Amino acid sequence: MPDTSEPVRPRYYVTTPIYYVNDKPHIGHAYTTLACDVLARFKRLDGHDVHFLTGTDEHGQKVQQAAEAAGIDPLTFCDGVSRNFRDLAVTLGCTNDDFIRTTEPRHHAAVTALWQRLRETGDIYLGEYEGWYSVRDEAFWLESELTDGPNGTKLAPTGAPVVLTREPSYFFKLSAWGEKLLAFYDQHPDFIGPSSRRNEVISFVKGGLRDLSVSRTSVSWGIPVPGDPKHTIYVWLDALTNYMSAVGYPDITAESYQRFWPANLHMVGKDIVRFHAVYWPAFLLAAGLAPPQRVFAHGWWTNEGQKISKSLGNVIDPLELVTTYGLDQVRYFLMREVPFGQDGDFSRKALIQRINGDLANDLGNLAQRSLSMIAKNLDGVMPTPGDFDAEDTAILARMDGLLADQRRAYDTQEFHIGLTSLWGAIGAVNSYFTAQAPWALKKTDPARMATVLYVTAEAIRQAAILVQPLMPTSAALLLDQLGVAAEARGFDQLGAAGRLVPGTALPAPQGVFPRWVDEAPAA
Ligand code: ME8
Repeated sequence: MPDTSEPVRPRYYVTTPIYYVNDKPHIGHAYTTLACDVLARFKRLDGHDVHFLTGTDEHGQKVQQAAEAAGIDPLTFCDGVSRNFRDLAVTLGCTNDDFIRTTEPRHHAAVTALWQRLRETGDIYLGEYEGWYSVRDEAFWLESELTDGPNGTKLAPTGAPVVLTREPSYFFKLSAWGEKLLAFYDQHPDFIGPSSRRNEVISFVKGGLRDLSVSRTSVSWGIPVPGDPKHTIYVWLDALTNYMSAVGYPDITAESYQRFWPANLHMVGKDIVRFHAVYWPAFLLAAGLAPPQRVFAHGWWTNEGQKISKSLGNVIDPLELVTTYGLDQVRYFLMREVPFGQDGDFSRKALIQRINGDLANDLGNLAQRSLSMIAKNLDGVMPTPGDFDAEDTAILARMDGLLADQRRAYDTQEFHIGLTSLWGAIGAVNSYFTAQAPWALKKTDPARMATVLYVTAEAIRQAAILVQPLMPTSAALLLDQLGVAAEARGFDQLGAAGRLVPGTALPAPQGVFPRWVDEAPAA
């Protein structure tokens, strides 16, 4: 019997951090979520079975205090702010498959089960804690890590104030996991990216690990310790578990758990690497569960050279950016401007330069000029090319070879490298178009003009397919204008497999990437 079953698609599970609901979403949250969306879209187009998760972190002292300050009960408070994050994902055009909230019963069940498992293995024990706690970071810090603040206060390395806290506490035996973690990093060289963060984590672990306090008696807003409800489970142990609760844990036989755990990638900001690359794999190894395959920590944005903070009043609202500059433009800029993994500075001038240079000039103008020539001189019908010469073949070969570079860049989260390679190819197509001068061939050699326009359109087709993860709406508009059917836009259609079909009637061309002139886009 022939095998008629569908081929098994490789799976890809990608997660954002779950965001604290004590604040409004800002550009930093938008950045992480967008990076995951770009990856999720890329992998879907590349034939993967994708699961993309985002959500909100709703427990802990920070949220409890924010709700008290707002004068409402914590859950009602969380409902409101969580909705802002859910709406943000929609406004950013994100294709998350799920949105988890740590106040949901499915999550409660998962955290309780993981706790019980760690009690059974002996990795959690009851003791007493005295240490410096920062509510803002929801973390204990070592005395040696603190600096002096104003009026005799102490500050954490993040600048957050700390208070000396003493209370009975359950501990996770992190001290027993140092060597095993180092062996794990050694066996999984790709577990932490970029390499600068990997080195940082390894030297932190080599410096020696102390047992971690994983319960609080002074915090009530959270998940109670099973069998000892005076204690609330530490918000980070609670929060990290979201990645598993969303795919069905504690039911490890669940289809979604079997299919998606361990996650392929936890995308995080550099501020929370330690939690994801030290504590989380230690909890999972202790519980006999598989750690995620990779944690990638991107850098932080500053605003026109300044740290972004509410007190400085320079928080960048992603919704305002999208309304002013356009969604695809903002998505492109954020992924292109700064080498992913490094810190970057946001400036409107840089954003406008990208809009006018990379988008309006390099890609938009090329499409507009070549498609207008097909409309005006060839009755709006995709021409039949003649024999390809060396120049044509070189352009087609360059476009046909792009996917390998893109895959490498996306698998290492080096979006800027993927985009530099793609825009290098678009630059080569622009040079080809200028050198071939199809407008001059119109009189001297119309058949050759048709070939040049075909090759240019075919190059744009491939560029448009490849930019879909970043700029889905603009890419769709380009592909519509090229007469490419909706079902012929996957990466399996790149190269010779999906060449443009001569004789296809094209719709009237229209500009896709408007220029930005003097603080307003040109009509
Ligand atoms: O840490 N630049 O939530 P959070 C770039 N709930 N990214 C930024 C940024 C900036 N200026 N500011 C924030 C938490 N981010 C925990 C996570 S996960 C189990 C629990 C992004 O609301 C970046 O991804 O403070 C950072 O890691 C995250 O927002 C922190 O979000």
